[in-house]
Amino acid sequence: MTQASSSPQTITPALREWIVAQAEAGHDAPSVLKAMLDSGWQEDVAIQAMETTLSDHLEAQALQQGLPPRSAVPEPDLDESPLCIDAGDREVSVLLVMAQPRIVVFGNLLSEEECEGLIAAARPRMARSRTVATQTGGEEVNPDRTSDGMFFGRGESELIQRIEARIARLVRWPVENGEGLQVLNYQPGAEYKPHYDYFDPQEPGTPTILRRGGQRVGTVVMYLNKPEKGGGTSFPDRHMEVAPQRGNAVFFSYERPHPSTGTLHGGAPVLAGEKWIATKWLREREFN
Ligand code: PD2
Ligand code: ZN
Repeated sequence: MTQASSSPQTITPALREWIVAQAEAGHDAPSVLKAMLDSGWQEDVAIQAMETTLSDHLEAQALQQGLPPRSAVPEPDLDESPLCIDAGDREVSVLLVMAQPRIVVFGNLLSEEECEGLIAAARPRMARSRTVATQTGGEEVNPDRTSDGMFFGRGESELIQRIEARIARLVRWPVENGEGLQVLNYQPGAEYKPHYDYFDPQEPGTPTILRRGGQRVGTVVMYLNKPEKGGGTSFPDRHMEVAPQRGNAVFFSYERPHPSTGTLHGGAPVLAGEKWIATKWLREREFN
């Protein structure tokens, strides 16, 4: 490997080729980094070169294998491993962080009064849940989802505006890219079978759905009450379940509409009591 001894050092095509060759020869990241440092590369330049080169290389391989291209995704600021995030008008706790798939569990996203307020405003408007019909791009009753639900319009009340602004700040994604908040109520026995929240590119109705804001790239499920038993949000491929504690929320993002994101998830059956959630889905672009 050639190296640049005088500063500033720049990431050259030759360096990128060398990094890819090392990775393909099976050398792990720490040993590649060490080789670069030993030959005089500055540490920050070496790390940056490895990160961008390997991520671009992985994306090129994914596209070659026929996967859909990657999009930017919402992402909370988790640099320096914060225990709390300032979401503008509220300090939100960080309870769990997973890298792949990106899942973050938040505590204290909503106050008790906000949970109550959402339920009270949603209750008179509840009807059997509908999902987007992927065949046509319209809406349909979905047998995999035995809950009742409704959508608020974006920004339709002061309470909704406040919560939407908080989520936007928390996951650093524009309010305008969010769908209206959906509230769901599950009675005992009700569940939401495992699914992906993105729209399947193979389905005939998907191009119509994508005209409004592009793909979904992130989800925030907020727990508005605490069922007596059951009703967690499960990630079956990761053997993981988030307990539905009032005011808490689970966030996850998916950078391409593909199962390789590992974001298969479901609402486990409610075994006793009832369950209320509010879901915010985030699109690539402005949703209207
Ligand atoms: O109720 C849930 O926990 C749940 C599970 C899976 C909600 C959603 N998906 C959703 O609203 O997309
Ligand atoms: Zn879902």
